[in-house]
Amino acid sequence: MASSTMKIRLDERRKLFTEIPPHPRTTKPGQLTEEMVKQFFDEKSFMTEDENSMKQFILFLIEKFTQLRATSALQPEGITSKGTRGFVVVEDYFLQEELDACRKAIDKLVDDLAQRLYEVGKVKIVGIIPNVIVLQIQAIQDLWSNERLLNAIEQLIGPEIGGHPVWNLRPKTPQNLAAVVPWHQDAAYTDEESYGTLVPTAWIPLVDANFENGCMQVVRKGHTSGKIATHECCAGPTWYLMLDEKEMEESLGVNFKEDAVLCPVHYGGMLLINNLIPHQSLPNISNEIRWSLDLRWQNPENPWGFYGLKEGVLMRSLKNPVTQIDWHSFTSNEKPLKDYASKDEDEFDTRISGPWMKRWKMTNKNHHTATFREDATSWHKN
Ligand SMILES: O=C(O)CCC(=O)C(=O)O
Repeated sequence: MASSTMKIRLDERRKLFTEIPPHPRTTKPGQLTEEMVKQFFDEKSFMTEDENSMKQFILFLIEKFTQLRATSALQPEGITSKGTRGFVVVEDYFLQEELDACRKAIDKLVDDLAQRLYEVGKVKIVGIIPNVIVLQIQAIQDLWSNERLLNAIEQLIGPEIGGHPVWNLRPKTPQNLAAVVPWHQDAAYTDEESYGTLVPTAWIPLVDANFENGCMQVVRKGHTSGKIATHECCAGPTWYLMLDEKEMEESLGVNFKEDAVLCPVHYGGMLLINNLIPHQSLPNISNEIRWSLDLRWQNPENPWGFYGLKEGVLMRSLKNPVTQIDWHSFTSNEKPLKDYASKDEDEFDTRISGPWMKRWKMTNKNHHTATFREDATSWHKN
């Protein structure tokens, strides 16, 4: 790609990820406050001098008089001296019944799955519950396409909204290395066509998420350069990409110690991030499973960026109003990664491989990468 094209695209990308789009014309339930929208894009002017010095003072007190376990790289969002930038924690967002319905349905799903594993004599820890099963849950469909939530997403990407093909229900089991997600930018998992598309993620914990059970940590302003840093594949015993802290600092212009922010979120709240902001989730050192959903949306007129494997699902459109979401078509192609794995069709095989493994240097091989089929070429390499 010619460098001039790259330069223009990078400028455009910076704008896309840091400039607030036009406000929706009407006020709607569930919309974020102006401050929150500012935080999602850029922090400029969202904190007054007074607020800033008050936060500095609180931080000073905490550092001096408590045995706060967190290091500077683990400061909870909300007590940091520099505020947030490029992400926002929205507490008390969901109505109790909206998330309770998901929890109840997931309980049943886990019981059913355990029963089936028992019947076939297999017990394996599942890091991510297969989407094809999860999407049959009405409460999850309802949550993803929730009117109030879409009103908030509309403030970030405009009135054309599609559910993104990459999304997960994660049971993060305690003391399990395979459930620790290392630093990455979500855009590193998608193809280069997606780099010019803002894809907000709502990370929604189904329990209180905190330092102990492995909440998220985000590197503020990591999106402002518009760049995707060089990732490597794959972390420890996982199929996850990883981003080295030094590389993150050099490529994205962040100061890791100052900018990494811990983001505890209570049940009922959510963390909103974009697809360029580096983030990770911490190990779960508690005794409970930390359940969460990560749901994504984008403007459906843009490429979905999933290597041509799967498209998203239209949820809202000003141009062609959606009367009924076509979940059926969306779920009917729910095994998009199977061509990338040389393994038997075993529904309980939890090994995962995909095109992102070819995209970045493979510096660590494991049981997931062993299944990766180099010759799977149904996607375009950039
Ligand atoms: O939930 C987690 O542990 C990690 C989530 C994450 O990295 C993501 O949604 O991109």
